[in-house]
Amino acid sequence: MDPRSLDYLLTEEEYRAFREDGYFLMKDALPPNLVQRYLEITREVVEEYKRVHNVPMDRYFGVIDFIGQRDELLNLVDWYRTLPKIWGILGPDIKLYHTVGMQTPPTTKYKLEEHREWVNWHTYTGNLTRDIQESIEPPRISMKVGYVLTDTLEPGMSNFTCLPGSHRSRVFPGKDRKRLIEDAVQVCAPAGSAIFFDRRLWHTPSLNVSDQTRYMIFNGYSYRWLANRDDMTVSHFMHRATPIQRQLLGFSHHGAYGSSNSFDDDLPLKFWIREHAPQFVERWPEHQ
Ligand SMILES: O=C(O)CCC(=O)C(=O)O
Repeated sequence: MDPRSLDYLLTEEEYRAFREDGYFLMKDALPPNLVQRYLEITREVVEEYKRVHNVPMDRYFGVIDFIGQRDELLNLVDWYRTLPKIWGILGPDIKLYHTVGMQTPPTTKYKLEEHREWVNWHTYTGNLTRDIQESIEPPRISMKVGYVLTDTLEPGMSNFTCLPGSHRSRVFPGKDRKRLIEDAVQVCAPAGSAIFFDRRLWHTPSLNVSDQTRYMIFNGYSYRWLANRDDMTVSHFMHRATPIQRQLLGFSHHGAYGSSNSFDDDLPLKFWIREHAPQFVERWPEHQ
């Protein structure tokens, strides 16, 4: 693990915002050279996919199972500025379970007031909320980090759009999931920012009426026992991944049995945290 990650540990303020609002914004999560490179990769991969699958070029589109698409994306799996926020919230027994490279071209076809055409309020991996009814609040279980690769400095640039605090609600707190309701926040963020959000947060795609295409990469992390949300095609990374990267890519020395256990040899991240950031350890109970 890059030792510089110790300079980016989850702060109390970030943790408070995450618990209360369901998200927080971190500026300068990626340096400009990486923003540029990841933007180029996202454009290449999405446009290639659109060509091959006859998806209209002007359509808002995300390629899932994105992380294995280019060698340089391995770096993002345990990126030193963002991973400490993820394990700071979820703990050490985690993996990457879903990745998306997203392109949102400007639109002249849709108008801001025609909400039904483009608003789709949703939570993430919503079946967890549907199927686990025993708790009053839906369980968190996973979270996402969205890397902002193009400026979204004013509303209307396809900013990440959410309802702060809505993550505690099983049902959509507004009346209509196809309307951009008044409380919606369009998060304004410069390129290079990362938006960390709870999977339960109600959020929606939003319209790009600017003159530049918006790019984002979304990486979802979950507990290791959750089924992946996409194919996670990463076997070609394993020979050069570090032990912590291998953990995060879902590798276990114990096959499928490992994911619902916490064998020490599967959890190098846990031992790294114990050694370097022991103040976090008591947040996560040992297996009973
Ligand atoms: O592209 C966006 O801003 C929305 C992304 C989204 O809906 C998601 O990650 O689930």
